[in-house]
Amino acid sequence: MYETYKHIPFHSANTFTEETLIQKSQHYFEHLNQRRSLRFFSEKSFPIEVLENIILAASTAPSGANKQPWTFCVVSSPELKRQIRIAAEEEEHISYDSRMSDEWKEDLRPLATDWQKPFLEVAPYLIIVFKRPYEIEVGGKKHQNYYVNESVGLACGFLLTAVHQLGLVALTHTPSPMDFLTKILNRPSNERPYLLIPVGYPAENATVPDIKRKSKNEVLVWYK
Ligand code: IYR
Repeated sequence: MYETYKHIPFHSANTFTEETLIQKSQHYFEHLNQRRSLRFFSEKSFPIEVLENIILAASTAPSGANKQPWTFCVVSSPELKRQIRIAAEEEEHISYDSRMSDEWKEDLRPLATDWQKPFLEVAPYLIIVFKRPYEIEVGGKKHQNYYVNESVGLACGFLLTAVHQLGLVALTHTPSPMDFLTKILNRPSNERPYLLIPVGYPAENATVPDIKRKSKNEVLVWYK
């Protein structure tokens, strides 16, 4: 038999006038527009409760059939961070030397990234996000999850806005290939590494590239 969820009243948070809505949306955009991907972190740490709340916030993201197909691993151990840095740099060194196309390297040139990833040891916490393409039922049968990439991408977006809201900084790092994370963190066979996100405070002398965001006309098409 198919059971359906009981429905409960939904309480909207929105009691704003139209004028306030316009003002608040403008302020929200301006706030999010301050977010930047940081590669220069301070060693300064912050309480683990903060990180737990950031991950709970990320885990409120919508997901296919509400399967919440994600696991967030948090690394603060200096020994594990070192192992992750060494393995990531090994892969990245090969990628920059021979796996990435000339066009790709040309596109990255203005960002001046290279295979060296010191931030993996400096940032107080590394969040390694795993996607779960399927669950393993008792007895070993595989049970599919749905829209896994979309769901986990949304959760990572929520995570990044939570980090920014707190005045902390993060980087969406994609060492490639990422299977070394499965091994180092001893993850089960139904998890695949999705994104590595160092989180912390910016270094005192941190800089960011002077990039521009696309304008409204470039990203928005109206059909009125
Ligand atoms: N994963 C590499 C390369 C890299 C790729 C893209 I696309 C970027 O926006 C930035 C870097 C690295 O982390 O250096």
